[in-house]
Amino acid sequence: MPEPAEKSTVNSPTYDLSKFRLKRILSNNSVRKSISLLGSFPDLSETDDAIVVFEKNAYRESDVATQSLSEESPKKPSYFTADLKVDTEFVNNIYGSFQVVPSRDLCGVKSTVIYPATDKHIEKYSICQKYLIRETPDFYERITLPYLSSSQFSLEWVYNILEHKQETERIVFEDKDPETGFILLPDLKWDGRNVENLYLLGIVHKHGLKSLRDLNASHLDLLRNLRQSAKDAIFNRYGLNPNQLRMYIHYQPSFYHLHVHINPVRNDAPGIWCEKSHMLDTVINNLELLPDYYQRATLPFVLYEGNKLLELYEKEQPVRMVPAVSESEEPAVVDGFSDDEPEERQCKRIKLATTPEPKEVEAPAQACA
Ligand code: M7G
Repeated sequence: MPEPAEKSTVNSPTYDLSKFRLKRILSNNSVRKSISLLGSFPDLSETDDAIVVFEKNAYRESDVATQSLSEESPKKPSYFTADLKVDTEFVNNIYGSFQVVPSRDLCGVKSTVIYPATDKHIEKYSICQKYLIRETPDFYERITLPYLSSSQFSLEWVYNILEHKQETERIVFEDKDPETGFILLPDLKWDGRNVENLYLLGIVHKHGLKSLRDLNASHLDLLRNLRQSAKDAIFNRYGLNPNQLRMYIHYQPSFYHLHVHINPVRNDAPGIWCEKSHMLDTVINNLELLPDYYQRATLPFVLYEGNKLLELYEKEQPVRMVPAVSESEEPAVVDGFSDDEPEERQCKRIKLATTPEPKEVEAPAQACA
């Protein structure tokens, strides 16, 4: 039976964030309003790397509430109080442009720190080229699985959650059944403030399920239980309509202990791209139709530059360098310029290839994460 969460204390970090020293910017995403930084805490170690990610918080509707004229002071923090500092940039006719600084409560920036960070973390948070791999069951057995067994992120944080050593006070719901149970709690990426961009994780209690590839029909009870119980718990806690939730599993995940990502469909959460996300409903349905679907399917996934697994796949088939197509073998449709004459097509290709890279501020950079 599901049980309520226990209380625990929050650990304080070993580092002082204000003493962070920047080495370089790993990525700067102007759309997500987030920046990932590589640096160190020289007062602790000159050699250990640290990653700091800053992300501006989304607006809460309550933050823009205005008080009625009869009220003396607002009960909750709001932009529209006497604390608001307003610098006028320009006023032109009916149009005004300002820089405003709201009260301290509303200026928070969500910060994530990874310390000490490994090369794999640095790779994950850096801007890089990405490639799609079509992983057959044979490739999985011969290439991906042996690689995963020798190199993957530590699952210490997952076990700390499952064993109630960390983040216990953040647990939203727990079903302790060792076969079909799970813990539901806020993802590291969620600031926990704004239900609009709610982001929870459902982490299964059962060990040994690394990813989609390990799922078969014997896990249907677990997946169905997670789907229903998480929806109920989210409705009870946050009042969100279960039919407005997106529940999905990443392939490849970063952490190889089965977990489900949950966020509202109206919010474009990071990592919802089709090349990485498999809807829980589809996963359940595939297993209902074919008990060993995930042992038989070819699963596409993304690999990024710098990842050693990319090198291993490159040995099997060209990934980065696509073999040149000779004139006579040239396909009828190339780069969407099928109606063009060959010279015109070549011209357009050259033009595209020589188009200068947009400036950083204009180009929403994507971190590998
Ligand atoms: P994933 O699909 O394995 O990889 O998801 P992704 O990072 O490429 O999406 C793992 C999820 O766990 C991510 O959404 C992370 O933000 C989240 N996460 C990672 N860590 C280290 C923690 C943590 O310590 N606590 C919590 N609550 N979530 C974490």
